[in-house]
Amino acid sequence: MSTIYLALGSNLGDRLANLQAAMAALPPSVVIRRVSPIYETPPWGVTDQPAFLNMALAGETNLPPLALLAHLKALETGLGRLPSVRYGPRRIDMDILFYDDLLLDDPALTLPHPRLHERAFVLVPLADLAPDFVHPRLGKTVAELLAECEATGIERFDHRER
Ligand code: PH2
Ligand code: MG
Ligand code: MG
Repeated sequence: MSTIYLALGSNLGDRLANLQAAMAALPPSVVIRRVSPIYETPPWGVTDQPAFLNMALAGETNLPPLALLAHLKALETGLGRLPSVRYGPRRIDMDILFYDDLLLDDPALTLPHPRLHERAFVLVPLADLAPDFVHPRLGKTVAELLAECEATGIERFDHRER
């Protein structure tokens, strides 16, 4: 089994239900071990779009990286994700952050996720799960990467707001 960290995000429709449906759809090929709190985060990249809900999870899988990617893409489509612009709005997004200590440079998949260290909406929930995990390319812990990142506007999402 390999240990994986995933980032989940949603900013269209019932965002909380979308995250919950995504988590429910991951097993059995991905076993969820731990989940972060959910945060409401300002949109990054394309700023003129609704706020996201973001979270991270730790899991285990026997799927190799590209098969895991295909699994996640199929689940996103099954959950109603439609094609959008880069960094644009989406019902659900599931990205692979880390796959063990693997470094992968495949045209379809770069591991670790190539932009995770720039994204507080990824690092804040990831630091809840794995602050001491060392980024195998950058040689810094998740907590160190978060400290170097601008994280204003990210707030714990109160489930009662639903
Ligand atoms: N995902 C993006 C682009 N921008 N911004 C936030 N806050 N959260 C996201 O998950 C997100 C984003 C493309 O995947
Ligand atoms: Mg993404
Ligand atoms: Mg994605």
